[in-house]
Amino acid sequence: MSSTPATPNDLSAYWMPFTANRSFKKAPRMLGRAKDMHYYTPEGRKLLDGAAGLWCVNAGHSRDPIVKAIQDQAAEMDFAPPFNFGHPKAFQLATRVAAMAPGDLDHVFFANSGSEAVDTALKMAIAYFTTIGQGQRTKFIGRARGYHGVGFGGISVGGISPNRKMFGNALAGVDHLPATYNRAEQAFAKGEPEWGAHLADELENIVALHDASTIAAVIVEPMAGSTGVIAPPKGYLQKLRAICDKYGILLIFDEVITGFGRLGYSFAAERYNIVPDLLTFAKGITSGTVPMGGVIARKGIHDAFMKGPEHMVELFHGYTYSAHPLACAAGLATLDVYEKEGLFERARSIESTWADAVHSLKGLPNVADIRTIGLVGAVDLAPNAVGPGKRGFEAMDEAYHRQDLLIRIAGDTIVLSPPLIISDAQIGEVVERTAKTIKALG
Ligand code: PXG
Repeated sequence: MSSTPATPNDLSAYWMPFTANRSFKKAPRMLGRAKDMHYYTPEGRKLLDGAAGLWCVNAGHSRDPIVKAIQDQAAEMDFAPPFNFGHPKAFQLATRVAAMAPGDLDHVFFANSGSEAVDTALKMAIAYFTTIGQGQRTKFIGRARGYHGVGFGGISVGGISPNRKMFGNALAGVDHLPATYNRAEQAFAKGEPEWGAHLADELENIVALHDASTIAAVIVEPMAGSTGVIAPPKGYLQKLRAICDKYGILLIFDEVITGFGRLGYSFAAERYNIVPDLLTFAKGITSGTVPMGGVIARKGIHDAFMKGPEHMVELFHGYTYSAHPLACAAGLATLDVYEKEGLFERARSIESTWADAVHSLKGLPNVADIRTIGLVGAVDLAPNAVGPGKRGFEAMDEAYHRQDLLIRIAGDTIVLSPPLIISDAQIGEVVERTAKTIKALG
């Protein structure tokens, strides 16, 4: 530790997550405040938020009722131990989230992030099988190009090599389904592509290889978000559900991105009329205001644990900040905003306007593919001569510094996922500024 105190604008101490630290610190992209559809730089420049922060600010930024709920909760009760004690808002929020989930997804376990939610779901799956006398079911099946956060469980079932290769073998006993994206068959798709349902049959081959009796669960994002927006081919998820049912394998939907309106419904499970056995959520539950994640479990899974002496803990798992009062207050206020303003319905009703607007970028220089689904859009740019990732990085930088637009990038893919409060005019602005960004790159 240096004895020199850091000056207020010394950028060196903060080791930034998933960021090119050295280039950021040479030309920082700072955000100072936010309201509704916009961020403001510390100097006051106004940026349109094309990314809902990081897929989470679905209700728009710093919304008054949510801010007030958090302020009031901080004053009323800052913290309550979640083990052996409860507070009313935790039960209220669990009840509301369970009511939003389809079928008998009835019980909610709280964590603080998507990564924790995923690890919770994986542990629940294994513990469930132990509980019902099938303790040999320990393997997980993820999918190539899947993202399930950064815990050891999540990176193991995830399918992103840079997230995996530096961290050893992580969990043993994991296999992967193939990714469902195929540009030749699906280019410029709006919504769920026609081609690709057959890729779910690969699960049959994996089952044949390992034997169903060793497999605990299949985990997929209904729509793969982080790796560049891959909508499920028509019929694909239904096939996965059927194969899992056939072999008694649990199906986990990771809805950290797709939950809370992003695809026009409370959960993608509803859009596809599928009841997964476990469903993970985070991000939109509090519209990004206070960290929170969680798992919704089907009744049969939860109930399997509710046996043995009643004074005994049933599941040896949980976090100090599970169901944190500030997060619960924020969650309840956020769900109120979603409901009062009909934001999920809004996302559904503007899906085709959004799709047409984003697809209008076809034909711009280096645009190799465009995909849209719900209130999500992805524009693949061809890599430039420097190699993969450079053009995408330049797009994000250009958008921030010169086009007053915040976007996400996944390699050379521009990813758009605005807050659900976006107006029709702002859809036009997002697309126009994205077009200017793409043209500026040359
Ligand atoms: N599952 C899914 C499907 C996610 O998208 C996580 C788990 C992990 O959540 P936490 O809260 O632990 O980060 C995520 C997170 C991107 C991007 O660039 C997406 C996420 C995180 C960081 C970047 O698209 N999603």
